[in-house]
This record gives sequence, C-alpha cells and structure tokens, in this order.
Amino acid sequence: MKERLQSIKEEALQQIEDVKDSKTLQDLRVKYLGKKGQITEVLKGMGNLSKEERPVIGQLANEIRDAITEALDTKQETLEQAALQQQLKEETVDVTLPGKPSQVGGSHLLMNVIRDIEDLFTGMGYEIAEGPEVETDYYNFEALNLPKGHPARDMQDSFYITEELLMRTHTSPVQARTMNKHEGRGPVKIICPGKVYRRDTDDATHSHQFTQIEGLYVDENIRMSDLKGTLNTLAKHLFGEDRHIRLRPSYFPFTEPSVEMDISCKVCNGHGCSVCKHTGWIEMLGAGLVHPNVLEMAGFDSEKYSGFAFGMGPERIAMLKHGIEDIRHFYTNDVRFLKQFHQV
Ligand code: FA5
Repeated sequence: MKERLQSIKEEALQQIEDVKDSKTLQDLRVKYLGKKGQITEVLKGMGNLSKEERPVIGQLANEIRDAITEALDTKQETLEQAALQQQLKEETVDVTLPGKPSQVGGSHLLMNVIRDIEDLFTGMGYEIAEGPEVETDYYNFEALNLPKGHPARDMQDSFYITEELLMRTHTSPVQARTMNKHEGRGPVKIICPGKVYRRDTDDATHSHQFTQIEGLYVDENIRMSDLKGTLNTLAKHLFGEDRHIRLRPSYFPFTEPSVEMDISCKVCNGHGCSVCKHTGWIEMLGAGLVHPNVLEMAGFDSEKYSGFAFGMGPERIAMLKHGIEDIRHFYTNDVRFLKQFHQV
C-alpha cells in the first residue's frame, strides 16, 4: 500500500508539473483528491491492514494528500498569473495613438443675432424683459388697442387654445405687461426677445413660428427723433457705419404715428439691385410712438408720458446679414448650415 501511495504521489506531481491549463488541472484534482479519487480508493483497503500499520499508512496518505494539494494550488496560481500576464499583453493600450475628436457645438445663428442686439441695447440702459408664449387675448390684442372684432387682428392670425388664450403673435404683449408692472411710473426701457406664432403659410420668408425682438422706451418727452436716433444706431451696429435708414409711414394699431424702417441696400449701396428689388432699400422693422390708448390702458398718464416702440424679426436680420435665402434653414437643424455661423 505504501508503494501504491508513493507511486500515486510521484505520478500526480509529475502530471501537475506538466499541466498547461486550468481545466486539466481541475481534472487532476478530481482524479487524485476527489471522492472517487485514487487516494480515496487506496484508503478503502485500510480495513485489511493490521492495527499497527493503519496509523502509519493513514499518516502517509495525509502527507501525500497535502503534498498533492499544495502542488495543485501552486500550479493553479502559476497558471492564473500566466493568464493575467497574457491578457495584459493583449489588451495593452497605446496611449500615443491620436484620440477621437469630440463634436464641439456652437450657439445657433439666431441666438447670436438676438444676443448681439441684446448687448447693444443693454449697453444703452435697456433691461431684458420676457413674457409668456401662451398669451391672453387681452395682452396680445386688447391692451394693444386691438379690441375684439378690430379688422387689424386679421394681420396676425394666431393659433387659439381657447377663446381667450392663444399662442402670442408678436412680442408686443410684453410691452403692456411690463408697463402694468410699473404702475404708471416711468421710465420703462426694455428689450423683449422671444418666440412668436402665426398662422402664416411656410415659405422662403415666412414661418408659422419665428422670433421677434421688441423694444419699448416710455418716459417724459420721448419723441420721434429719439426713435429715429435709436433705430439709426441699431442699423449701423448691425449692418455697418455706412448704412442709412429711412422711415416710411405705416400702420400699427398700438403706435401713432407708425413707421416701417428701411435700410439702404448694402449690395448695391442704394443704387438698386435684385436683392432690394431695385428700390435701393430693404424693409427691416415696424415701429412708432406708443399710442396714447395703450399708455392709458397700462396705467400711464398719456399727457405726461410718451414713448416709442419697435419690433423686428431676427430671422430677417440674419438673412440680410448673411445672404440666407430661405428662412426654413433656421429650423431644420442641418449642421452643415449651422456650422457656418458658429463663430459669428
Ligand atoms: C409686428 O409684429 C409688430 N408687433 C411690430 C411692432 C412693434 C410695430 C412695436 C410697432 C411697434 P409685423 O407683423 O410687421 O409687426 O412683424 C414684425 C417682423 O416680424 C417683420 O418685420 C418680420 O421680420 C417678422 N415676421 C412677421 N411675420 C413673420 C413670419 N411669418 N415669419 C417670419 N418672420 C415674420
């Protein structure tokens, strides 16, 4: 039995020594140490031994089991280390390889135009005011001298939510809201950027949703010359010192008198070309002196206070500035279009 155990030990240690993978090693563990393993099989014959021999053989069997166990464990550790080294070798990262460039975004051209105009006006002491896009009929129309049934409402057909609620058709309601907050005390000097909505059919120059910037200055002794000076500053800031403006009579129910401001065409320098439809002028915005009815409805004494207001579409300004021929480019999010203006 001793010889049998010794030969098991030698054979096991040799096989463990030669093993190259964990699976075979595991099989060897079962083969020698398992419940039905070779050592157990030998020990089953202990019953035939004498009393004296039994402890001697028992001790030898334990020693051999320990030796095989230790050899198995050591080998297992060696194999695991080798596997780890191999994996590390295969998964080496070459930190000197160039990285993948990440996409860098930029602000939208419309935002750039809006911020540029905001900067100009805040530099002249204006504050930025905002109002809701879902507006009441009262602020969108009535407080602006457009009572129910007024024919000029047709100029701004809206999306109605209820009889009294609609998507605002212009940023002018922010005028009325802000004046109300001032409770009849001037000055009110605000610029209001925001989204507006109209039931206009989409084409190259019209969209059912677009942006506007409104300006309002109410104080004592505000006159048409103040409006003209302010619009002149705006036009030169946007399109260059060599631009001229002209004011044409127009009509808005909330201003009296009302004007449209044109700017001299940059392409032909006012001589006439296809861009300005051979007039030398390009229409830019609507403006006027705040109608006394609007001042009174907002709680201002129209004998004491006067003011001017203007409203423009940043899309139109961006189109003129950059020669963009279709307003829909602003909304379709084609990055090839947008990217051209990231630095503007
Ligand atoms: C108004 O909306 C007035 N509230 C402006 C105003 C304010 C006048 C204060 C007087 C005093 P108008 O409807 O003309 O006016 O629109 C102003 C600008 O919005 C236009 O010059 C144009 O640039 C832009 N606009 C109007 N409709 C559309 C549309 N469907 N798509 C894109 N831009 C539009």
